This record gives sequence, C-alpha cells and structure tokens, in this order.
Amino acid sequence: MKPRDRLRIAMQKSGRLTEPALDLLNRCGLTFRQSRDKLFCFGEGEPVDLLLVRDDDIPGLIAQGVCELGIVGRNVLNEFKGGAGNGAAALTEWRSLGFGRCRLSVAVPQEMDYNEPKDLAGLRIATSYPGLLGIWLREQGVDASVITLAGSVEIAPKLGTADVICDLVQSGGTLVANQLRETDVLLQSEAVLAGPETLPTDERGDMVELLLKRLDGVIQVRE
Ligand code: PRT
Ligand code: ZN
Repeated sequence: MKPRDRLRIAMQKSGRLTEPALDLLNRCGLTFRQSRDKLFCFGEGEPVDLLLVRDDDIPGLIAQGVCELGIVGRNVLNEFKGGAGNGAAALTEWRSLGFGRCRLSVAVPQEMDYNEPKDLAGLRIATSYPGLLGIWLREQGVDASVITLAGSVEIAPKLGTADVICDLVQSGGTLVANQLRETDVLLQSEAVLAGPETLPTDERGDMVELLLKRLDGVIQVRE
C-alpha cells in the first residue's frame, strides 16, 4: 500500500472540544469540506484532513498510525498512556492549546471526615480514569478499590455504589449539586495537540512542522 501523503488530524466529533478545536484549525489557515458521513472531512487548501471521532478513541488512532495528530484533553491522553497495555505507545503533547481547561480531582461527601489521601484506604472510589487514579493511589501508598464507571460518576456515593469519586471538575458546580467536596487534584488538564514522539519523515512530517509554526503564531496572538 502506498503511504499516505495527506496529514490526518483526529478531533472530537461532538462535544466540548469540537468548536474551539475547529476554530483553532481554521485560524491556522485550515478549512475543510464536510463529508456526508461527517466522520471524514477533506481539507480544502492544505493536504490535511480531519477525522471526527469520540475523544476517547483519539489516542488509539494516533498510536495505530491512523492519524498523525489529535486534539484531545490531557486527561484522555494521559489515561491512555498510563492505562494497562498501552505502555508502548509513545505519544506526546506537541502543544497545549489553552481551552477545555479542567482538573481531575478526588471528591468526598461533604460530611465525610477527610484530611489526607491516607483517609481513602479501604474505600471504594468511582472514576472513569482508573489508570490515572491507580497511579496516584500507588504514589500516595494508599490501598483503595477503584470502581470504573463510564459516566454519572458523581452520583455513585448517593447511590451507594462507591464511597468517594475521582472525576473532572471545572466550575465545581456538579460537585456542589451532589453534596461533594473536592479534596485532591490529580491532574490539571486542557486540550492538547497530541502526536507520536517521532513524526513521519515524509511530507506529512513537513506539514506538521508548518502547522506547529502557524499554531505558535495563533497562540501568541491570542495570549
Ligand atoms: O462523545 P465523547 O466521548 O467524544 O465526549 P465526552 O462526553 O467524553 O466528552 P466531553 O465533550 O464532555 O468533554 C471533552 C473534554 O473536555 C474532556 O475530556 C475534558 O478534557 C474537557 N472538559 C473540560 C470537561 C470539562 N471541562 C467538564 N466540566 N469534560 C467534562 N466535564 C464534566 C465533568 O465530567 C463533570 O461531569 O462536567 C462536569 C463538571 O463540571 P463543573 O463545571 O460542574 O465542575
Ligand atoms: Zn469521551
């Protein structure tokens, strides 16, 4: 099979990162013709196409070489890198993009007596980030059981399926609404431009370099 000569960037199809990501690419001079199935967008000027996918799939698509770059939350990227079986995937942050800011935090019921991570010993912690939570618990020397949930993590303590949670927080409104209190920040996150540590040595690599240069200009103007 002939190697691809067009660059592919994966981004979230529909969610918090979609609009700011597309806006950033537009400001880097990239425009796209929306295809009918809306999974693949053909780039009009430069040889750069878009893949519109679930954010969780982005690191895997880069690791498999389906695309060269992805715009994804650091939380998703690091969970992939730290997750079981993904150790070999040498993915890196080429740039941090300044939007989609949030943090991954532990939160406990407001009435719970909590002073330090050791107080989590023996508890059940609900999260969608078992890899990152597991690493943090090991660093803290805490033995707790991690309960992996795909969503609605914040209601787990009320439902009795977990004692505390580890979830993304932005304004803190969701925690307050669920009578939870943020105690420890595991990760400060924002959208990043992710890619393999080693770029292709062909035209696609040149295009990445051009894009990074434009991106730096756009980010500087914005700051
Ligand atoms: O369908 P797909 O899988 O692509 O979308 P998704 O539902 O997984 O992702 P989406 O669109 O919700 O979030 C995409 C990315 O945005 C995340 O991976 C983060 O990097 C980033 N981001 C920024 C956030 C938030 N802020 C955020 N507040 N992601 C989620 N939240 C949720 C959080 O999980 C919690 O339920 O918002 C709630 C907390 O918000 P506050 O303001 O009440 O604290
Ligand atoms: Zn997702």
